[in-house]
Amino acid sequence: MNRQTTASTCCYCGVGCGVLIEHDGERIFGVSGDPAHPANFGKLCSKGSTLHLTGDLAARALYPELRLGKNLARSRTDWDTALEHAANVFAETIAEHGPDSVAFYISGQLLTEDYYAFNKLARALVGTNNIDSNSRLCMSSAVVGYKRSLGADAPPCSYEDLELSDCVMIVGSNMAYAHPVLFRRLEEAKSRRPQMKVIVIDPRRTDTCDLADLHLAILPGTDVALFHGILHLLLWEDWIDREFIKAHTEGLAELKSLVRDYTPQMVSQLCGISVEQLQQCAEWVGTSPSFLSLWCMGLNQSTAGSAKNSALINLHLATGQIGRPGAGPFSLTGQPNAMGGRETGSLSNLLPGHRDAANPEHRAEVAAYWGVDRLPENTGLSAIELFEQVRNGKIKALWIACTNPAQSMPDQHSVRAALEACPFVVLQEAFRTTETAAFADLLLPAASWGEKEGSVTNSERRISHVRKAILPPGEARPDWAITVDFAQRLEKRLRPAESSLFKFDQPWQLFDEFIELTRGRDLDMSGISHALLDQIGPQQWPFPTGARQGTVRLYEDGVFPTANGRAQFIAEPYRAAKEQRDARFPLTLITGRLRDQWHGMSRTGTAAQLFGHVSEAVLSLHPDELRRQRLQPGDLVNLKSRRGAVIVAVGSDDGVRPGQAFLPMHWGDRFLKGGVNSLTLSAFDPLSKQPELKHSGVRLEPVNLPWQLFALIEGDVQRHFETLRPLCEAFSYVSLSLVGRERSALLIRAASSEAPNPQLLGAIDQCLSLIDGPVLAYDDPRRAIGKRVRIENGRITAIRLAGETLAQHWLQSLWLEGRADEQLRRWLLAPMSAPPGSVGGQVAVDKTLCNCRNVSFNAVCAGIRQGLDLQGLKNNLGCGTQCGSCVPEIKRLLAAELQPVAVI
Ligand SMILES: Nc1nc2c(c(=O)[nH]1)N[C@H]1C(S)=C(S)[C@@H](COP(=O)(O)OP(=O)(O)OC[C@H]3O[C@@H](n4cnc5c(=O)[nH]c(N)nc54)[C@H](O)[C@@H]3O)O[C@H]1N2
Ligand SMILES: Nc1nc2c(c(=O)[nH]1)N[C@H]1C(S)=C(S)[C@@H](COP(=O)(O)OP(=O)(O)OC[C@H]3O[C@@H](n4cnc5c(=O)[nH]c(N)nc54)[C@H](O)[C@@H]3O)O[C@H]1N2
Ligand code: SF4
Ligand SMILES: [Mo]
Repeated sequence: MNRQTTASTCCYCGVGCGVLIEHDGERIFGVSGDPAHPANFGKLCSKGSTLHLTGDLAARALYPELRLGKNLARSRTDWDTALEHAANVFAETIAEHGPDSVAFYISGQLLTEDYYAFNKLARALVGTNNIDSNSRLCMSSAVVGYKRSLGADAPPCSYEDLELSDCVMIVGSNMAYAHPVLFRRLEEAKSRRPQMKVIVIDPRRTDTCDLADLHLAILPGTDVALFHGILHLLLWEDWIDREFIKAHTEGLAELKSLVRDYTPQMVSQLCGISVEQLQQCAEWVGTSPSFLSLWCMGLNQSTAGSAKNSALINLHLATGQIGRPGAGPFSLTGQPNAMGGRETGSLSNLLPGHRDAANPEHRAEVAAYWGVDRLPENTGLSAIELFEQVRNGKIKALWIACTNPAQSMPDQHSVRAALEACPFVVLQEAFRTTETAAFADLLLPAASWGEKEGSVTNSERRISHVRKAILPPGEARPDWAITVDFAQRLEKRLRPAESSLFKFDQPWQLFDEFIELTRGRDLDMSGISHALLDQIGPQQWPFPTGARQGTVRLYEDGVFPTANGRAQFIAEPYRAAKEQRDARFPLTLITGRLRDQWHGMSRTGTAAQLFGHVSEAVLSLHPDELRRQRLQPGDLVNLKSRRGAVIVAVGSDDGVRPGQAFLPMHWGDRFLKGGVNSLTLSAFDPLSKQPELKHSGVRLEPVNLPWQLFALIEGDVQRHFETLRPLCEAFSYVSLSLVGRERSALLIRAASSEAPNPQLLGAIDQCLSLIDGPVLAYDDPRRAIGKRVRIENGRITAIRLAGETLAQHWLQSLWLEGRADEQLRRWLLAPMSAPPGSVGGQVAVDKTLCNCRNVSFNAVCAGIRQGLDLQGLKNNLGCGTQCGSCVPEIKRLLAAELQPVAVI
């Protein structure tokens, strides 16, 4: 075996860590952090370090699949047939209904080269601006904030600023989960310089708060009021930089008269914090030698997202805290290449090289470079609008790549109706298991992490060369190659007489063509090439021709890329979130991320290990809220919003304030029937058009679902998932997950108001291999109760409890321990349903706290009870010694000296 190592990047978050992929050209065996990569210097988080365990081949799309009618199933086809068919449909649709009758919905997880190909295809060849990306759900408020306040969509800071800052404000970001390696860097900096102040602004007390000197648990959506309140105090106390304001900004007068009204009393009331907290925050912002802010979806995903971004940047302009080491407004990008998407102009309103589609000069420049007469003038559709137009029939052919809108877009009812109604849906996907795949007329298998080459830009403007380690499986192809192949076929139909716009055989050719469009612009990367990155490593733009190194910090000279070189104060009043708590919907639902899962879980959801930390969908509520609602952890509720309802189990979390509820964004319809986004709303910010995924009005209704099902089957989890999930559709509550580590199993919990028909249960048993063979069964048809367990070689391999599931956690532990003893046999053959030795109560299942070293929650709690401190726990148990992702939680347990209440 020819073992090799290829340096590439992690395909998850915008930190953009370098990884070393260990492989033999065909299979990937391991990953480690690349010590030479300046984003992570060798570190990886729990997601990055388990990359090689994810992406089960059984879940991958391996060959093109086509269906020729909505009621038909897709069948395997070849690339030629697939792309000829697509080119015909697109050409006919464009001929009949015009270029704006087709649309492209793409992704911040594509590489820059993929983006560029798509953008040229849509604007130059098809002649439509209907090309938008999931960055609309993610970064578009930050784009607006930077552009209107500073003149260009350019995060001015570098990661090293986290280490250099005296005051770091983390707002609307759970960095400990979502940007862990960067958080590690901040933790280390703070431990070296404890006088560094860390402020966290988040309605919830997250693991990120572990590092905070001050946590402001503001009420959801009130950030603008808070920032104006801080500015009010900065002005009052004269904690501002008059020279900077005079020399480099404009618009303070108007803002001053606006924030005059944001008195500490009013702001403390609006935000639900104390005046003292507000004052402390303003003092640190105003008097620290350097002030850095870091933010993410808590600001962007809001109907006031643009206002939140600009109101935060106002604070930096007022204090002159920008363009200096340790200072500046630093937007953390979510996806690995959201930045590349912004650079290549892959939102409907943008064009390559930080240009605007609405600007005639910009259009003319790009058209001339591409050698086409003109670029389209019609305003392109943003994600929410785009799916609306699909639903009402205006868009007749939709091309989706590298995103899963049937999981991640808000108001799923409308999105799924749109996908259903669309005459032709193409999906370019690496995994065939996603919610959106069910709607695809044409599924095109895409190469994924480790299998494709190109470039990405991380949060600090740093471009890395993404290298390929192995060949894609089956017939999967890299995204740029699929797009270019399709474009070449389409141009034969749309402009047969002209020379090709798509003469690309290699990703570097796309890169080289693209970077010319950045020449002379704020993001000038004309001096970079794939080859140069290989020589000198990842580089930060701007990097113009002739440069020898990238640019660490922007605006050091105080000159901004606005018409007059001055940064703009933006005066916009606070506006509340769209859905306020009211009598009908008394709770605000916040959605966000878990530590070990990625979005719709097409990749992370294939590795049982990544379910160890949080195993299933649980709605977190404050203990008082649970009491008020007369609920116990583990109870099922019907969670309702104005758009939909989902039945889900509740859990207790005193990090969530009463009046609020938290549900992770990851659970789509595959894992939790209905999926989280059937609840969320599509209302969006007027400028950025980014939807308010963070705040929806909800209520809890009791459910009466006495008939319950619990099933577990080990082995080929993907196959079991595929056969069993559709059968579960009959139940009101369905939650799936994976369990285990070395051996993994699919786990199903379901419930309904009455017992299903025996055929359905029979079909489920069939899939669980519980019909014949070494199966122990006890059935009580009168009580509609039944239990079945398959025992092979002395080990449990499948379980099904129906009717009552009191023994589910006990059985799950037996499976995990590989035990199938006499006690189990006796219990199985007796009419009782509760586990032996219990008085009807449930045996709790432990969770994994440290994924790298497989250390459980209970083990850590036991260690704490023995008096171990963090170092002691690390030495004795090994937890937190590798990637460090669990350290904030361990510290929190230590701080709380939490009683070891096991988590169900
Ligand atoms: N583990 C993991 N990491 C990821 C991802 C993932 O799926 N999993 N996805 C990546 C992507 S694409 C993104 S965009 C980032 C997202 O990264 P983050 O934005 O950090 O993650 P979220 O959990 O979505 O939201 C952050 C916090 O915003 C808070 N919040 C909600 N409403 C408000 C509000 O009104 N004001 C304030 N100040 N805060 C509020 C929430 O309580 C939450 O803790 O993560 C990236 N990293
Ligand atoms: N309620 C709620 N909803 C949210 C959010 C929230 O906070 N709350 N956050 C929003 C945000 S910030 C984001 S970024 C979105 C993310 O939402 P999505 O974009 O839907 O997230 P993913 O599941 O990462 O989708 C990427 C898809 O690309 C596939 N894929 C992976 N690699 C490749 C490849 O190389 N090529 C191709 N063609 N496909 C590939 C994966 O299998 C996956 O299905 O979700 C948004 N939705
Ligand atoms: S922080 Fe984690 S998920 Fe993000 S790029 Fe680094 S290893 Fe990947
Ligand atoms: Mo995102």
